[in-house]
Amino acid sequence: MKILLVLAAVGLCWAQYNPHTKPGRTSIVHLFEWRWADIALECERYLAPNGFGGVQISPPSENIIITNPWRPWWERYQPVSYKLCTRSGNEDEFRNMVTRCNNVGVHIYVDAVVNHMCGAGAGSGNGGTCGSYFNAQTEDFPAVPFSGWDFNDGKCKTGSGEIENYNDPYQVRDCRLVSLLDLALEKDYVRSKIAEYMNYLIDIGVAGFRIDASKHMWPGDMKAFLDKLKNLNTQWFSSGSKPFIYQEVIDLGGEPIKSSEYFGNGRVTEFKYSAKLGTVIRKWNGEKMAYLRNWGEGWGLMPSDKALVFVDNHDNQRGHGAGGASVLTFWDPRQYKMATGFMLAHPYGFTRVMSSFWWPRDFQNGKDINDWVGPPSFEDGTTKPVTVNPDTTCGNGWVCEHRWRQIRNMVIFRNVVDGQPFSNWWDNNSNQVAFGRGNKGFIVFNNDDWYMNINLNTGLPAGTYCDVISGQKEGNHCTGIQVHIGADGVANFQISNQAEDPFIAIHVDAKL
Ligand code: AAO
Repeated sequence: MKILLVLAAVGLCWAQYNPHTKPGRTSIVHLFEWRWADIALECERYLAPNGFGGVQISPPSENIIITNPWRPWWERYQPVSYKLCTRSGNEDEFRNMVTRCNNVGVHIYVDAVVNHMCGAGAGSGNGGTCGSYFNAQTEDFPAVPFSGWDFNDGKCKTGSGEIENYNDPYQVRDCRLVSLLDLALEKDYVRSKIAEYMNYLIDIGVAGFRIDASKHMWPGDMKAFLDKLKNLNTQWFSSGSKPFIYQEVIDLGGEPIKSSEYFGNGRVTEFKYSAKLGTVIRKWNGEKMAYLRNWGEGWGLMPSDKALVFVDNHDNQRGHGAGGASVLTFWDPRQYKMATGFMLAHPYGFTRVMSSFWWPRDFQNGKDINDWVGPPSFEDGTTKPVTVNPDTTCGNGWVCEHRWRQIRNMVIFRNVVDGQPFSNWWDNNSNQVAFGRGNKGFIVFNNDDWYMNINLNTGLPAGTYCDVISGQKEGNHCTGIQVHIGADGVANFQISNQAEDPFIAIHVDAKL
C-alpha cells in the first residue's frame, strides 16, 4: 500500500498539468510566427496589462530554409539543429523576450519539434536558419549531432517508410510523418539530446512546452525525455515548479491512438472541442447552442483538467492537420467571436487564444491553394514587424485576434470568474442560451434568426453592469450596452439577431 502511494505521488510529480500562469491569469495566446522582438513588446504593452498569462511561440529551433514554395510557415516544423535562430530572431533576441515577458508576469511556452528532423528530400548544405550544415539523405545533423543511427528507419515496417495507415499505431509512431526523418526516441542518446535542448530553454526561463506531433511518439518514450527535464528557473517560478506540458495529439475518434494514452505526461490538445464548437455555432448537422448545456466531458471530451482547448489552431485554420470545414477562424469574424466568447466564459479546459497572420486564401476545388503562405515578410524573406494602428488593431498583415475588443475582454472575463462554478444555465431549446459563473459573471447568446427579449436570473449582485462585448467600462461610464440587475438577481436582456455581435457579457469588474 505504501509503495503504491509513493508511486502515485511520483507519477503526479512529473506529470505536468499546471501552466504556472500568474494567479488571476487564465489563458495563453499563440502569437503564430511573431518575431521575438515583437513578442517582448507585446508582453509589456498589451498582454500584461490585459491579463494574458502567456504566449505560445513558434518553434525557436533552427529549421531548413524552403524556397519552393517561398518560405512557407511550415518550414519551421523541419528542424536541422537545436540552435536558437529562426525567422523570429536569434538567441539574444529570444533571451531578451523571455526575460522581458517573465518580468511583466507573462510566460513563454515553446513549440518543441522533437519527433523528427527535416523532410527526407531536403537535400544537404548549409541551408539552415543558423547556417548549420546538414545532410537529409545521409541523416547527418552534425550541429546536434544526430546521425543515421538516431533514426527509426529500421523500425518502420511500411514499404515506403511513411505512415500509410493511421489505424496501425506502430506505423504512426515508428514511420515518417509526411517524409519527416523520424527520430529513434527509444535511444537514450536521442532522449538526452532532446532533454538537453528543452533544459537549455528552461534555464533561459520558459514555462513549458507544446510538444509537436506527440501522436507520433510512444507515450513511454516521451515520459523518458520528460523525466530528464529540470525544474523551472527560480528567478521567476517558485522552487520545485515543473514545466507545463501539452501534447499535440489529434484524436477526433475513429483511430486506435487515443488522447488518454498521453494523460500521464501532461495535458493534451482537445481537437474535438474545436471541431464540435464550430459545428454548433455554425448550426450544422442539426446542432444548436441549447445542446451546449452539458458541454465538456458530457460531449465526450477528455477530462477538463487534462485539456488544452482552442477554437482554431495554426493547422486547422488553413486545412492542415485535422482541418475540417466546421472550424471557425478570423475569416468568419462574427461566429468566431461568439465561439471564442463561449470558450472563454465556460469553465472547461485550459484556454489558448489564436493570433494569426492574414494570407491570400484561395479555394480551388475545395482546397486552399495558398495554405502554405508564410507570415508577412519582405522580399528577402525576413518577417515583417507587427505594427499597431491608432485604433489598437495591428497592421502589416497581422490579424491580432487577441486584440479584438470582444476577445480581449473575454480573456479578462475568464480571469474575473476564475474558480467560480458553471451556473444559472438557460436556453430556449434553440440557439438562445445563457449561463453564469457563480456570482461573478454572466453571458447571453442569441444565435437564432429572431429577436431575443428575456428576463434571466444572473446570480449577480444588484446594480448596473457594462457589457464588455459591445463596449466596456471606462472610468465610471460604459461605452456599450448597460444591463440593470434587480435585487432578485434578474435582468432583462434584448439582443437583436442583426447585432454586430449577438451576445452580451457582464462581470463584477465591469459594474458601474
Ligand atoms: C511539408 C509538406 C509535405 C512534405 C513535408 C516534408 O506539406 O508535403 O512531405 O513538408 O518535406 C507542418 C505542415 C505540413 C508540413 C510540415 C513540415 O502542416 O504540411 O509538411 O509542417 O514542414 C498529422 C499529425 C499532426 C500534424 C498534422 C499536420 O498527427 O501532428 O498532421 N501537426 C503538427 C504541426 C504541423 C506540422 C507537423 C506536426 C509536423 O502542428 O504544423 O506540419 O511537424 C489525420 C490524423 C492526424 C493527422 C492528419 C493530417 O486527421 O488523425 O493525426 O495530423 O490526418 O495528416 C478527419 C479525421 C482526422 C484526420 C483528418 C485528415 O478530420 O477525423 O483524424 O480527417 O485526414
